[in-house]
Amino acid sequence: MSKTLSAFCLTLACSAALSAQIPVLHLPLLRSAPAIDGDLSEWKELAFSDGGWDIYRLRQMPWFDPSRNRLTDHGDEPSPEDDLQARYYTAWDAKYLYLGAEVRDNVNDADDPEHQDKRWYFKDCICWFIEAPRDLAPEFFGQGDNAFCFVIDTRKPEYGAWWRHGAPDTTYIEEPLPKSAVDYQLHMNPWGRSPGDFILEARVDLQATFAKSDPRWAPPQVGDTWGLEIVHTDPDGGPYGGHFIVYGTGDDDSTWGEAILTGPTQPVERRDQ
Ligand SMILES: [Ca+2]
Ligand SMILES: [Ca+2]
Ligand SMILES: [Ca+2]
Ligand SMILES: [Ca+2]
Repeated sequence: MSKTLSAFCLTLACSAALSAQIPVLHLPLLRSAPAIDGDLSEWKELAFSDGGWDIYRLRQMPWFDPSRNRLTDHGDEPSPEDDLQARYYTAWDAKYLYLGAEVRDNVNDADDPEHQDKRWYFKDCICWFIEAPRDLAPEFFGQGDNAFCFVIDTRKPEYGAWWRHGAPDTTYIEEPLPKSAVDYQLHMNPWGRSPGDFILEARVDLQATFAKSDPRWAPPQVGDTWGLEIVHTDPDGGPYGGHFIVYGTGDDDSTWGEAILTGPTQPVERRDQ
């Protein structure tokens, strides 16, 4: 939240201002389960996506904070839009959450000089922060909060699919996503443009994850509301650096977008004239 808005929030109009900056997102149900093979073509037009993100679009958003949403400069960088741009895809069915991304990145960096398994944010990584069910209490990886994080490392190490989550009495539980609960594929350099480019396709088992973070969990239904934020880290050789945070301001789940589960959607229609 900006300093101006924080000060404003001492007034009665606070809640209206706060809700005005929370985006409302609609996550479609998929009728057919995608194959998790690094090719999004069978479902990308049926998923939630709001187009391309780069630093220029991000800095027009109410949740933008230049100290956190930023790119790094190591002295020989391309233009900011060629440093990082991405399209994110999110959808669901009764059993799984489906996650996808198409990313243009100048450098693939999955090495962390001070590696710890939980330090996905020191590597190229995309993480979906999801609270389910959503509530109005501001929590920091408490009950119902989950982060599903995919390190862009084709070696697919144990920590490559990471799960940060809460539970009724515990916050910030850090562990690999159980192998039985996740499937993901990376397709590097899919357009022959840059070895840093990639497509990520993933699915996460809902029952195996959300039910552990919140005993109130129930199988998803059209009309349910979750919280959603996407965090995309891009150090490009530095220890910690580039960082897109989309639909929220960080770990506080009350800032995350309001994601409403909807029925299936139709692809964009193009007409002859
Ligand atoms: Ca696929
Ligand atoms: Ca980059
Ligand atoms: Ca909450
Ligand atoms: Ca990178």
